[in-house]
Amino acid sequence: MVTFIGRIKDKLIAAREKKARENRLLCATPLLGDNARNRLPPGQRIVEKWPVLDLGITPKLDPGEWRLTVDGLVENPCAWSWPEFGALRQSSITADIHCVTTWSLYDSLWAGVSTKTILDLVRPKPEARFVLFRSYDGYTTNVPLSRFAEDDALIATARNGEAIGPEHGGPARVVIPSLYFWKSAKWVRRITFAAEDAPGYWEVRGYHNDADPWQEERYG
Ligand SMILES: Nc1nc2c(c(=O)[nH]1)N[C@H]1C(S)=C(S)[C@@H](COP(=O)(O)O)O[C@H]1N2
Ligand SMILES: [Mo]
Repeated sequence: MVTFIGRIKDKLIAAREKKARENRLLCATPLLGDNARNRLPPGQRIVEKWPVLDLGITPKLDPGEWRLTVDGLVENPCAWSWPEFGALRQSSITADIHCVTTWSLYDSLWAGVSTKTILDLVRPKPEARFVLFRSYDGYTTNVPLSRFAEDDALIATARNGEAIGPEHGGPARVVIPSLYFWKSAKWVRRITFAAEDAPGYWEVRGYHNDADPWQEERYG
């Protein structure tokens, strides 16, 4: 009887150890906790401070002259001044940043105007399938309309309760959390809806057109 129970226990322990071994093989980043592992895309590392990355030009934007224009294949093209933009319905979301240069920053609370709100106002035509962002520093980047329309995408004016500073693309920048951060245009000036895709600044210089961090769509 004792040896019978003993053998069952041995079997149970062996089965558990096998399961643990298999689980270990499934983990790309075994040193992180479960939560961190599921949040961190492959090849990324966590940073605590928010780095600044751009072309080296920080446009000086006078609030009186700032405009955000939405045009192209839309029923109702719009151009908002700063007070008009502030009067649009405001939303906030919490999201992680993943930069192609391998840093990830967790938990930014972004506030601004949801892309859903913009879509409701401008009403893209059925032929519209792509979105091109143009910025005040000359930068451009492109996304499919489906990415632009994601629930957590927004034109952000504040992060963690503070206005976004000029170095990070203030007064208003794009934030599309599901894509590498180069798709999130700082100092956004114009949003154009189109039937055809038009690769942007980094996309024509070897960056991947799609930029999904979970698929490691970094270059090429
Ligand atoms: N207008 C503009 N937007 C831009 C860039 C830029 O050079 N100009 N750089 C992109 C890149 S490569 C990254 S990684 C992020 C960096 O944003 P951050 O400086 O706020 O961290 O902005 C993106 N948006
Ligand atoms: Mo970047």
